Amino acid sequence: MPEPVKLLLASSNPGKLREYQVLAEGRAVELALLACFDRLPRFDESAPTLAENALGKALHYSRFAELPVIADDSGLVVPALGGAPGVHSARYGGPQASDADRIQKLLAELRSKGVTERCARFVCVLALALQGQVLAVFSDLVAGELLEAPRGSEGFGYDPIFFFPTLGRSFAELTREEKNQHSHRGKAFRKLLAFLESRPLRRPEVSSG
Ligand code: ITT
Repeated sequence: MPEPVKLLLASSNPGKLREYQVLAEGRAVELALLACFDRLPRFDESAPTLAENALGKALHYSRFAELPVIADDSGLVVPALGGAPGVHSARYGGPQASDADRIQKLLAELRSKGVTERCARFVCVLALALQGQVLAVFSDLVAGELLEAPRGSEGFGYDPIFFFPTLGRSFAELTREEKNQHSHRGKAFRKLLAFLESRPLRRPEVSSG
């Protein structure tokens, strides 16, 4: 039986951490939160794309750790709002806004613009870095529809208004296992697992030339 790969998660979001812990259960990885995450210099997630933020975040925090670090940038994309809140999903409604405030702001925006097309998707870009070098990047998405009012109390973020037609429930009405099976984050993480299973992780080689 090969040794599990130890990975450190760089995230301040407890909802994400809980999902990753369930995703890692019984797999060939051991996942822990990056030690002292809250006391490390913060990475400024102000790039215009999820990919740049995920890469930057993993790279930045990997400089403070021996072990490989994973970080994701994710968000809710609403085509009828030109892709908003998208890369701004965490800051939508201002820095002090709660998940409930952000949901109310989004619903108000849909109403005020008379939006009838309620398709939306969650997107996740997940990056793996080791000691200042990016080793791999994975992304995936899940498509759904925006509800007119929140439903359910599981999950986090925009889950209560994200209706998943395949199961006929909102993401906040799914168990963690059900959400992980279908979610943008679950699918991206399984790509990472396949990558880790296909090759041993090596420390970055330092070129002297
Ligand atoms: P870290 O950067 O510290 O990991 P964060 O909450 O700031 O935590 P992001 O920058 O990736 O995370 O922002 C993603 C936001 O998008 C998140 O705060 C939610 O509002 C939303 N989001 C992402 N994935 C989601 C999911 O699975 N369910 C509901 N909302 C989600």
